[in-house]
Amino acid sequence: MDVVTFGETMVLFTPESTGMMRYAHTYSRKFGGSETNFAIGLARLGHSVGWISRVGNDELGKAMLSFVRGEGVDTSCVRLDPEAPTGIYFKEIRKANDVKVYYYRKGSAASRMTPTDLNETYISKARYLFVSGITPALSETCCDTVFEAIRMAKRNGLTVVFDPNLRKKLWPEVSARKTLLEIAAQSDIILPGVSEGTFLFGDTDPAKLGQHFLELGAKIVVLKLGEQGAHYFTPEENRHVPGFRVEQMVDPVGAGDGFAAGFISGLLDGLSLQEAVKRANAVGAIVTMVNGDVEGLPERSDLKRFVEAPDEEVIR
Ligand code: KDG
Repeated sequence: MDVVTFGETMVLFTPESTGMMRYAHTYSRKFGGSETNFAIGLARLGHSVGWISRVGNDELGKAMLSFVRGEGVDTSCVRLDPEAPTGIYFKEIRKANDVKVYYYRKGSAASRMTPTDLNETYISKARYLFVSGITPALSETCCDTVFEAIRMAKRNGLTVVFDPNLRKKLWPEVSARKTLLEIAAQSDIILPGVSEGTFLFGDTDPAKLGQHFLELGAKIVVLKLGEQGAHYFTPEENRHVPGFRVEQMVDPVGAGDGFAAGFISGLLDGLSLQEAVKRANAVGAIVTMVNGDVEGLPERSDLKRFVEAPDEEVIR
């Protein structure tokens, strides 16, 4: 297996209309969760990926599991929890590219994950472990699970990839800062956004932020700069890789996960860092053109078309 990840995926209700959520009456049911967005992104690009989690032993949990499995992600380590529901979240689309989220996930099945949900033999078969900063915010046991997964990954020679994915709605800022820095200090590859870097270090200058993350011990830091692309840093070099122009941005949620999938896909294919970041930029950009956290994730042919002619609409 190329990659293993774990975390919460939720049922996502996304409104058919724009404007304040209180006036939205009709919703589409979708699914979203940082780690499965990432995993599905990799699967669409042809990589093998496993997802560890808990979902409620309820109709929505079963629908979600079928969905993720149907997208080609290995779900053999996902447990059905009979005692807690599957988490839900709603989107509010004020206007295109202005999206708020409302969580109904407290006490969800996934928030009850503990280190016993991790299967070391399963994890040891992967090359990369991907963790996001959302999971430690879900509960104390989820936080312990993140650190245990990292210990298992290190014992078995996996590369640890960390996306801080700061979600201020989920935890107090002081705990978020402390825990995210602790995880970053144990990660080999870190994929932060500038605002996350600023939250963690108080600096706004991308060059300084890259340096701060490297000083924690990371081997590769890729700082996401939105439409401007990304800037990667290693102890030896650093370089800005321009982004892709998107004609019409529809829904930015999931772009960071697509970015991570594109980047790790590039590394798995043996691309140079510059080319891997270019692929990350492309996947992130493509995701924003489609409503939904995973619906826009490209297959290889979509990616190729977009990179060759980024101004054309690639997904119809
Ligand atoms: O990165 C996108 C995620 O934020 C979204 O899919 C939902 O996992 C989610 C979360 O916790 O916000």
